[in-house]
Amino acid sequence: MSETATHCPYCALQCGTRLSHDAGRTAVRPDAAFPVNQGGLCQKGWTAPALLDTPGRLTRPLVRGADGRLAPAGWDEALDLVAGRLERIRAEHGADAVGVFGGGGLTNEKAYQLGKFARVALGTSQIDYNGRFCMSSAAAAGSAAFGLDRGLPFPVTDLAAADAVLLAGANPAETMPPLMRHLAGPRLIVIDPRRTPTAEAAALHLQPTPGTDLALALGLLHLAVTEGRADRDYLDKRTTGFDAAWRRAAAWWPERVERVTGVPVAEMREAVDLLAGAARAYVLTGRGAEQHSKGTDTVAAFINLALTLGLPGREGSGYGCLTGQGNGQGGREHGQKADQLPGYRMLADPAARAHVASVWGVDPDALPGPGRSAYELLDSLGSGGGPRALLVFGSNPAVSAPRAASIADRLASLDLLVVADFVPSETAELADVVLPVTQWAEEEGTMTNLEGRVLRRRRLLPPPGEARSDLDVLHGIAVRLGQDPARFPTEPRTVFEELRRASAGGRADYSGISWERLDAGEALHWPCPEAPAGAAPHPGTPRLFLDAFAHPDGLARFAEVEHRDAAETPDAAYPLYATTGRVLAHYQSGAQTRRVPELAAAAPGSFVEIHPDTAARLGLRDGRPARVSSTRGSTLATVRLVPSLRTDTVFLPFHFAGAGRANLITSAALDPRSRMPEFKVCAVRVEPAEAAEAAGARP
Ligand SMILES: Nc1nc2c(c(=O)[nH]1)N[C@H]1C(S)=C(S)[C@@H](COP(=O)(O)OP(=O)(O)OC[C@H]3O[C@@H](n4cnc5c(=O)[nH]c(N)nc54)[C@H](O)[C@@H]3O)O[C@H]1N2
Ligand SMILES: Nc1nc2c(c(=O)[nH]1)N[C@H]1C(S)=C(S)[C@@H](COP(=O)(O)OP(=O)(O)OC[C@H]3O[C@@H](n4cnc5c(=O)[nH]c(N)nc54)[C@H](O)[C@@H]3O)O[C@H]1N2
Ligand code: SF4
Ligand SMILES: [Mo]
Repeated sequence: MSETATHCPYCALQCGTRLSHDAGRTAVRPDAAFPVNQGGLCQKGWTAPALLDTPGRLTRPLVRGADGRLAPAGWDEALDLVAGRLERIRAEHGADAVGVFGGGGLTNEKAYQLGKFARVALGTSQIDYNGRFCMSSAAAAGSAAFGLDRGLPFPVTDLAAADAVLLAGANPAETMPPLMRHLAGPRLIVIDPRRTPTAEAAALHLQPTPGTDLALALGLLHLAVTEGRADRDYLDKRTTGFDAAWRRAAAWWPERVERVTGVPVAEMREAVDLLAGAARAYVLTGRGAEQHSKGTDTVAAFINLALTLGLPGREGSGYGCLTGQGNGQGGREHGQKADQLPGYRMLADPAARAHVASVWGVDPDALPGPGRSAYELLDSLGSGGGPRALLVFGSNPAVSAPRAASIADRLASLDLLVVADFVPSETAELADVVLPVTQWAEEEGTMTNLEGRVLRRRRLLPPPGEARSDLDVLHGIAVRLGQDPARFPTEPRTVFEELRRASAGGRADYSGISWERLDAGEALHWPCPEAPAGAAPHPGTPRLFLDAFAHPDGLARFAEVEHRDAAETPDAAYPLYATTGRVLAHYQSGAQTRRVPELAAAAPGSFVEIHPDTAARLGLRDGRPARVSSTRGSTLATVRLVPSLRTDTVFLPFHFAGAGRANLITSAALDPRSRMPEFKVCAVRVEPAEAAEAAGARP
């Protein structure tokens, strides 16, 4: 039997696991020594090996033939075809006619190489990734407030010693179950329109109307100040901009906030008492507060609250955002985002361009500028007037993008769609060329978890069939486009060495992190700069901001924010709020977890949670099919009666494909700063659906 220490392939908690292979069977068990999960795993983690040899696993390249079907092809044939068509499209329409779409599940090395591939081998500005749908609002607000964006600027294990934790729009009991171990001690305050398993575990549950968190955060700040809870000494010494922020919050007296949010004044008071009365406290945000057309301002309002109470940058207290995807943290640092270069540098900054260009061996002036954000890129494809070819690595936007029907049309209108994946996702099914790649247990690399700790992914198994790593695929295309083979290495470790140099001196500095140190079990959180010759290695930075924030003056900045409505609110035709999110058994677009029998059995199809009174009024019955419609279209889901839900709100998970896609109804209104789509609120109508119609809703 062989065994290796690695990490779960799914979420940003990156639970430590031991993976073994014996007599043809691969099994996983939790690594009790890893502090983040402390011996815990969720259902998805336990069943992850099932996807390694799933019946639908892609093991050969597929090319769409003259008959319109995808058929197996050799690697040379597939890569020659891709490179040839890319050359032609570039020659006819320019470099920006080719786009790249990445993912927060890619290892650091893949994310780094993808950004370099786009800027150097393709010369295109048109690259972005699914983290735009995930982390972007918290990243924008965190960077503005603290001068640096690291999801949690402290180790998750610190949470256990807190007296109170406020969770705004996060449901870790289903999205990161082992995290709940660290939340067992503190008193929890949960803000969520639904009474989730996390809310059940809380001392206090505030249940606002979807899309009103900004008003609620302003109201909590108002109460903190008027009740004399502001930490004046901290405000003076460590922050700037309080007065302007307070002028806005002063107008959000509690009764006004109650009218807008539906949260009773008494509950707001209790929340402030709990949080301000705690010697050690944290404010954490999740996608519920962030995925809005005002997500950045909403996170900023929660940061304002945390600053007023003197939490960030104090040992045992703080603000953090719960990063979502496996490498959601590292994925936003190495340059697959439209406006960024490795080391969390900005593409528009001449010094950053010069540094990275020197590592890449290219002329800084040859690097393209910032491109379109994820939704804008997808919406511009083909018939949208933007790129005519797209390469997708690590995302399934046909299911997960807002206004998914229209995005699927855009994907179908491309001259060339290339998808690298290990399963035939709904996006791969639309592709002209599908390239089969390795997954977690078959590859080496590094990932950065939600606390900024760099981890090693280790290989136990050989790739199945002809599957190759993403790094191999990028190498194969780059060389065919005339690049020097040495510029696109295929060994993850070689890429990591280059990434270290490219990140040196940047905000996310990895230059002092080596595979040896990681393999020796050191807990290394970035920034971790390379130590001068002869000096002891840098220990990494588990806790940021204890002495100063990352702005030049060392002060945190309050944001002057004002509440505004969601882009769409209910009216006579669409009288209910709809919100979307996750269930325990499935991961994201479900491309992976819908193929795992135990997970598919636990959550077989789409459903819509609705209050029994609302359902009765609409003639909807538990377990029966319903059609949920917005101005963008309809989705089919099974009715689930939930007495604890608000009567004006319904909830749908977004993990299902076809006619059951929640994203057939979601709004593509974007946050003006982060360009995050408003996944968490739109206006809908719900009605009983014909049984025949519902048959098409099954994944
Ligand atoms: N099981 C599972 N776990 C996952 C994932 C998965 O797909 N499945 N994905 C991973 C990823 S990428 C991410 S980003 C994280 C996400 O982790 P979470 O942020 O915990 O997940 P969500 O379910 O998207 O949203 C959290 C909660 O926000 C609530 N909500 C909806 N609208 C609002 C609102 O207007 N205000 C407030 N305050 N709350 C609202 C929803 O009811 C939901 O319970 O999970 C990670 N872990
Ligand atoms: N309505 C609604 N929509 C949402 C959300 C919501 O809350 N509500 N949440 C949004 C959020 S937070 C996120 S993060 C997105 C996620 O949505 P997607 O970007 O669609 O994420 P996944 O379903 O994880 O898709 C990843 C795909 O890449 C493949 N893959 C995994 N690892 C690798 C790899 O290393 N290499 C390659 N080549 N392929 C790989 C998987 O098999 C899968 O097909 O969805 C967003 N969409
Ligand atoms: S919590 Fe996340 S990392 Fe841990 S086992 Fe579940 S999916 Fe995997
Ligand atoms: Mo996410």
